[in-house]
Amino acid sequence: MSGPAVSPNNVPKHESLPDIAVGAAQLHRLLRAAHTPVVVTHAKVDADAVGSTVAMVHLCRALGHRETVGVPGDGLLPGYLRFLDAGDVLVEPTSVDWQAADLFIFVDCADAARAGLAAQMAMAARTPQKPVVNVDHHVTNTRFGDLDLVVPDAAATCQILERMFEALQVPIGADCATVMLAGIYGDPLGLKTPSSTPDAMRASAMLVESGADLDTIVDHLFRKKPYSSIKLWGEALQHVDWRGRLIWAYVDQDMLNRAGAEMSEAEGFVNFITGAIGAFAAALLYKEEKGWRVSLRSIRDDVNVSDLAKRYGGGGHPRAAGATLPPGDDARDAFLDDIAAQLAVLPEIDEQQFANAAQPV
Ligand SMILES: [Mn+2]
Repeated sequence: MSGPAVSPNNVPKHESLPDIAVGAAQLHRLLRAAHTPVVVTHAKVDADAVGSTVAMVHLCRALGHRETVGVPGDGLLPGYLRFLDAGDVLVEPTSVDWQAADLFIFVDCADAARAGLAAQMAMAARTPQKPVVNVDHHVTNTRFGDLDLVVPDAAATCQILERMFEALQVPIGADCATVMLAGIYGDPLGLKTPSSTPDAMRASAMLVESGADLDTIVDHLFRKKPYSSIKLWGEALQHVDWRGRLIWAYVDQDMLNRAGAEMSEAEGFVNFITGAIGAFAAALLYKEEKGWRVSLRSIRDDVNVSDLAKRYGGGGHPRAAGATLPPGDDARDAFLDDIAAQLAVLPEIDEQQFANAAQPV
């Protein structure tokens, strides 16, 4: 086949947004040489995973590969993200002819080995003639591709995709703009986290100009929720408590039953309590059969919850991390006491003024 050398050691790295034009040209050469590209993302998709998958499929189709499909790692698409697959782009891993595919484009996957069934199938079918392209923004990306287009400074994989469309001069229709803006909006929680750089804002503005439907994105990602989720949050709110400077709550099966909810519906709850004035960090404990699954959050620069999670074999990002604990109330209390002790050494910050009602200026 034609195109660039595909040895991981020989391919130059393009790890900043300005370099993406070069990377996009290399991807274009691989696409011209391929007959059957397939786009893969991780399991348990979020808006950026779905957005970058659907956008990459649009790019492949615009460049002549009309049959290209996208595959979530576990074949699952949650209800709140269905608005991103209006064109039936996504298919299950088992419906793909992996041996017939000859170019595997991974998007938003930090690690191919842990990206689910679709990633396993793709990596098993990979040969020197059937290369892997890796488009991602995770700092922890393992550079598993033959062509790695990893930009850790990007707020979302969709932000890299937006640059690729520009570089390859492929027009961005309104539907595709919505899909990409959903990713850039989703990962930084509505352009609210520090990864919301001027470049992320500029890409967002370009997509709004291209006709992206911001209202629909905000509704589906941040406003609309099942009634059962509201009831579940009500259950969890009744048990919010302090352990030192840690604010924490839990969710168990009885609460799920009363609310008619599933465990995943509690996902955003920990973000809600993280902002409690006086809290140095927040924890939500999910009571599962094997034990406790813990989500940790912080909005303080000097609290790295990834380091706290590592004490329990977990990990994640400095502001959002997770771990698992053995079952039982003793294991839970030991964890809460330990985290509270870790936080107790940090300096107090006088935030009380922000909690006061209006007073004379
Ligand atoms: Mn992402």
